[in-house]
Amino acid sequence: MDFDRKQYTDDILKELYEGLLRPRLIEEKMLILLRQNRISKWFSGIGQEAISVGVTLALEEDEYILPMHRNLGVFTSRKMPFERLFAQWQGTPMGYTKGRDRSFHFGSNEHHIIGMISHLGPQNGVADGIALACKLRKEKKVTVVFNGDGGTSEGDFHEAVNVAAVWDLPVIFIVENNGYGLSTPSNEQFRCKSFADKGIGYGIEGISIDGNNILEVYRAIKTLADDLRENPRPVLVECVTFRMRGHEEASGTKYVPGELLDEWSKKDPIENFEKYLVAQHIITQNYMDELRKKIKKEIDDALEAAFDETFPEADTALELTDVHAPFHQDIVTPSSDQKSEKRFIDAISAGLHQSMERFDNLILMGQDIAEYGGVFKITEGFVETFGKDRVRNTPICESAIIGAGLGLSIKNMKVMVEMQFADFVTEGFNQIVNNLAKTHWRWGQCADVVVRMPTGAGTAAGPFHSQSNEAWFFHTPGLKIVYPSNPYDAKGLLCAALEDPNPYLYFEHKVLYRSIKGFIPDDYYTIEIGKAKLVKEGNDLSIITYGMGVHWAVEVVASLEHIKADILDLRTLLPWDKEAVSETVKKTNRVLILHEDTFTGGIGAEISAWVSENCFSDLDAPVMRVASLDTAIPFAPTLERNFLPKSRLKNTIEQLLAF
Ligand SMILES: Cc1ncc(C[n+]2csc(CCOP(=O)(O)OP(=O)(O)O)c2C)c(N)n1
Repeated sequence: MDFDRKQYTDDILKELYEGLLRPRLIEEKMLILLRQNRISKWFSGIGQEAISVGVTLALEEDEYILPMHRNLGVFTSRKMPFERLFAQWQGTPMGYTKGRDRSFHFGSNEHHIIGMISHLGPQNGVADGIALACKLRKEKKVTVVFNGDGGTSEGDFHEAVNVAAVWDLPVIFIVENNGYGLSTPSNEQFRCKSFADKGIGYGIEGISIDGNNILEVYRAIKTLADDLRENPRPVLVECVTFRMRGHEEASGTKYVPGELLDEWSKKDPIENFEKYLVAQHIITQNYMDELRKKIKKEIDDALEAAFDETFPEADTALELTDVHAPFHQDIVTPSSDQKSEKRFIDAISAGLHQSMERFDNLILMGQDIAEYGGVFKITEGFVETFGKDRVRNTPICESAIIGAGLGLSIKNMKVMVEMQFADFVTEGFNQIVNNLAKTHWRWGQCADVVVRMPTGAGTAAGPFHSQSNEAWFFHTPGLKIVYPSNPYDAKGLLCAALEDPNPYLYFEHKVLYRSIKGFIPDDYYTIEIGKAKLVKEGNDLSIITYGMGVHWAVEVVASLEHIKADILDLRTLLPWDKEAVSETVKKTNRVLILHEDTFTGGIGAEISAWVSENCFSDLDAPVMRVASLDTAIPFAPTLERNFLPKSRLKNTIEQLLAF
């Protein structure tokens, strides 16, 4: 292996050497502990240390790195205290996740490290968001995100590289090409000769370097980072290396040809660098022995401290509280009585506009939302007022963009992402349910993102432009969901959601956009999250509903002579207003839950179960539900009408009253 020290001082070379030794010695210890059954699982990065260490030491300390499962050297090079790292792996309190997540699955803003989630690729979008925040604030920082060669097959990788390319984001996408993805060899994973070649496909530079040569890695990243800080753009860096051990220790290396392991063991990054440093008289055998002794003692001391701890005492209240970032909502009332008539769509637009004025760190992202104003024209004229930096047209990359929302939150920005249609949220599903929803509970980072969801049927738009998919998210702890039914709520709930640092899904029914109007305050105001509203009052039954259901209920009840119903508009679906539900049940003793979403496993199922459990003695009849048919949404208007629940509402009301 050829080492070229260029201008680097002896001190830098020694720092790099010590940097390499730390993860190696920790790993050697871990392999012993694993055999002794004292730790549970281990993903080895032995033989790949030059990449983590070279990259980290080449960067400035406050530049963000998003490492993977073989990048222990990133954590040690950022001087993360060993005892906290070991406690993290053990699931004990001194770790970074209160025992809630394992291994390298955590972030630490103090160290500017954002750990992966198990899904590998999603962190690329998060890196884009961090880099975007740096660029918008003119901070001149690069962001580095790690990928295994296998993980690059994921759509998330392609989306994030593409977004970074289009937006000239200063992100270094590292691909550690180590020959295998679990047991799958490279030739069954991808066809490219070198990942550097992929750069041209995205219109960016790609380079390939020897990932086992610490000086080559260090120099390449240092040179690139210096350049990218001044001339922001993404670069793909392939680091050629080899995975010397199994995917994780238990799975072994049986499927790896012995010759390959022999060949690569001769290229060990540490042994080779040691030989070079000794030959250059920069270090001696004695220096090496002393350094190893010193690091081993640090490891042993830290292990003792970590093993002294026991698993955290379970505290249910704390587990539940930490699901959300702390936030106290101060309700804002309009500062004047001035009102004007607004359609539902104008109310959303006004709320968004005023929130942009109120929060200069709020960024809007979505397809066609800038000059075009969005397909529904909610952001029409915004780009002229707020500029292209804050009103961002995005490529068709839902996952990378929602991931970027988390990255922006990490840098204390606020984000609104517009789904062109709620249906397309499937492409960003993982980022919402696994990244946005879980990050605060896992390691205390908020995800200050509102995803706007133009939803609902009634426009003969067929199965993929009409879905009600709120129930997909209703089941996920960590999210909040609002679903207004009128212009007043639309504005107040959107402003409230944007104030709250927690992740929201904001559903807006497309049929309501231009079909309803109301006089609403011109000033900024918010509505209490989690508070339902009684829209109509009556003693015969309670109809609990939201969104379009509110309008159907009002219309159908008005058509039924002598029947008077409480119509409760939930407004917030997560957390939903149990107190208001319980109050109306007590009053009428008969409950019907109505929603546009399909029947099975809908939100009605949850409310019905809760009412049965908690209000049983107040009920004079079984809780009934009216919902859409359990099919996809048909295109033809006759079929769509039949699919939707409105036509079945009257009958069910009569059935319930007759019980
Ligand atoms: C979305 C997803 N699919 C599958 C897995 C299971 N898995 C974990 S690591 C891995 C292999 C990753 O290979 P590569 O990206 O090359 O990284 P390496 O382990 O070689 O460093 C697989 C298949 C996963 N974690 N996430």
